[in-house]
Amino acid sequence: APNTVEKTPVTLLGLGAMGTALARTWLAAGHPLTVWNRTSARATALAAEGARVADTAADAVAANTLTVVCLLDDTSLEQVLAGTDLAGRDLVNLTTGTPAQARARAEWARERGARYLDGGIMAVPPMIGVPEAGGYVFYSGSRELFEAHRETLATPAGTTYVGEDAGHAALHDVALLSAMYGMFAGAAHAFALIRKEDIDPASLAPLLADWLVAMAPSVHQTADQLRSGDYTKGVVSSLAMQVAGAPTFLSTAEQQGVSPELLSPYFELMRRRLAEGSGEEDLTGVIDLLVR
Ligand code: FVH
Repeated sequence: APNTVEKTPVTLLGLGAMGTALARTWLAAGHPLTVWNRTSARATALAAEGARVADTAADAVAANTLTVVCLLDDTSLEQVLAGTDLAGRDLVNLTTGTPAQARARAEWARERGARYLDGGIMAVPPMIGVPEAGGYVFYSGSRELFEAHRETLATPAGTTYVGEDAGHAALHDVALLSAMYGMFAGAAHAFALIRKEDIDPASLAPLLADWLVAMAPSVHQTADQLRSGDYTKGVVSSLAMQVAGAPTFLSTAEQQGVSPELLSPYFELMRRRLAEGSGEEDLTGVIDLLVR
C-alpha cells in the first residue's frame, strides 16, 4: 500500500558538501524540500531530484515552518538570514560554531520570534543517510522544537539531545573533535618515529589502531575519578611511574631525529602535577592544570 503519511516539509539553506548530503536524505524519505544556496548552480541537481528551489533565502524560510541551515560559519549565517522574517519559524542551525556563538544565535532567534535548536554534526558527508556508518548529530536548545521534529531530524543521521543550553551541542562537538586531534597528534608522532627505518607504515597502522582502541575505555575511569574527586581510584599506572618513563620517549624521539614538540607539552603537565605531590594518582590531575 502507498505510504500516505505526510512528511514534514523542510527548508534547507546551504548546499555545500554537507547540505547536499542532508538534502538527498530528506528527498529520499519523501519530505517536501525547499532549498536555497548562494551559488544557485549547486541546486540544479537537487531540483531534478524533486527539490523546490527558492529565489531568495527569505522566500525559502517563508515556505515552511522548519528551516535547517548548514552554512560555512556563523558569519555566513548572519548574512544569509539578515532581513528574513523568522516569526513563528523553527530554526535548526547545523553550521559549526562555538558554544558562545550558539547561545548568541539562540537569543537572536528568540528576539525574532523563532524557536532555536543548535546542532553539532559528528559525521562527514558520506556518512549522512547511512545509519550503519554511525554518524549522529548533537542537538541542544529548544526541547519543544527537538521533540516536534525528532523524526525529521533523525532522517539524515542519529540524534543525541544534550540539553536546553543552546551552547552544549557545540561544546560536545568541539570536545570530541579536540580529543580526535590529540589522537591524530599521537599517531603523527608514532609514524614519525619509524619514518627513517625499514618499517612499513602499513604494518604499523593496524597495531596503532588496535592499541588506540584498547586504550580508549580509560576515559571511563577518568570520568569516574573526576566525579569522585579521588584520582587514585583504580590506578593501574601511577603518575610517578609514567613521569619516570618520560625520558625514554624523549630520548627515543631524539635518536630517531623526531621533534618532541607534540609530546613534550603533555609530559610537562605530568611533571608539574607530580611536583605537586600527586605521584600516586592517575593522569587525571593534568585536567585540573588545564582548567584556568
Ligand atoms: N564537510 C565536513 O566534513 C564537515 C563535517 C562536520 C560538519 N561540518 C560543518 O558543516 C557546515 C557546512 O559544511 P560543508 O561541508 O557543507 O561546507 P562547504 O562545502 O564548504 O559549503 C559551505 C556552504 O556555505 C555557503 N556559504 C559560505 N559562505 C557564504 C556566505 N557568505 N553567504 C552565503 N552562503 C555562504 C556555501 O555557499 P556557496 O559557496 O555554494 O555559494 C555553501 O553552501 C560547516 O559549518 C562545517 O564546518 C562539515
